[in-house]
Amino acid sequence: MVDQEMLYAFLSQGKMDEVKKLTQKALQEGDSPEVILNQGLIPAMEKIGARFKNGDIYIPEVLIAARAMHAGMDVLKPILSKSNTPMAGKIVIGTVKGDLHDIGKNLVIMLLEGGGFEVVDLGVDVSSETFLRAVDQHHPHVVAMSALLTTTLPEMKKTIDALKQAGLKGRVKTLVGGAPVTEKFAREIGADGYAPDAASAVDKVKQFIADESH
Ligand code: B12
Repeated sequence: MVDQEMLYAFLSQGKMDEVKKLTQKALQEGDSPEVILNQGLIPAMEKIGARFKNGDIYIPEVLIAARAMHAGMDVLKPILSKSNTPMAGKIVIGTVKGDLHDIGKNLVIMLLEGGGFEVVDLGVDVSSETFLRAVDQHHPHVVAMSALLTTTLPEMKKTIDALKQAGLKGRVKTLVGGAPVTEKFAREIGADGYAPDAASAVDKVKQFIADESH
């Protein structure tokens, strides 16, 4: 059985090799990758996310924990993709056109991946056309957009409008975030959701997917 406490300790200290070894050990002892993910890595990363949200830890700690989590995920990924285990859901994400800030977006991605979601990262400076193409190609549950500049905020509306026009708005939920984004702004531009930080972004996506299956 995967040692949750030890895993959390290693993860929070960013000990990549130890996390990797612990993951391999759990596999050797007969734990399924799903169990290691759902009862080991994900809860440990959720704890990190919650501590970040509470202000107990800061961005660098989240980044080193996320990197250690990736080391564990790398061990599981080849087995998981073979066994076709359904991920919790798929998210297409990018920083909008004209905007190159990606630290916040990358944190959101790490916590989403930590939450068992499959994430397609379109990078920075992503146009509404590129978002649309990605929705067509990847059929995500959620399109998530990040913006850090007040001058690039209108790009979010542009993408949402483009999704509407293409008749895709009913098929995907839209989630927006970034320092200048507010709940009110999200409502005004017709986004389905807003989250102020990476941990709440995961909660929001979970909520979207739960609503969908009802
Ligand atoms: C780092 C930084 C840069 C770096 C970016 C490096 C990188 N790889 O990202 C560099 C140096 C390149 C940069 C450039 C510029 N920057 Co700058 N930058 C910052 C800075 C200092 C920190 C941003 C950051 O990473 N914060 C940390 C992350 C973790 O926080 P966050 O992004 O807000 O993300 C959190 C939440 O917002 C949320 N979130 C983020 N994305 C998403 C997405 C979704 C879907 C959800 C749900 C949630 C979510 O979750 C995250 C984690 O909790 C800010 C100042 C500040 N204090 O915010 C200025 C700031 C954003 N920059 C600013 C400016 C003006 C610029 C430049 C125009 C400067 C210039 N004259 O060249 C250029 C623009 C370049 C461009 N085209 O994008 C201004 C913006 C002003 C405004 N309101 O428009 C700021 C506010 C600084 C200031 N006070 O003037 N910048």
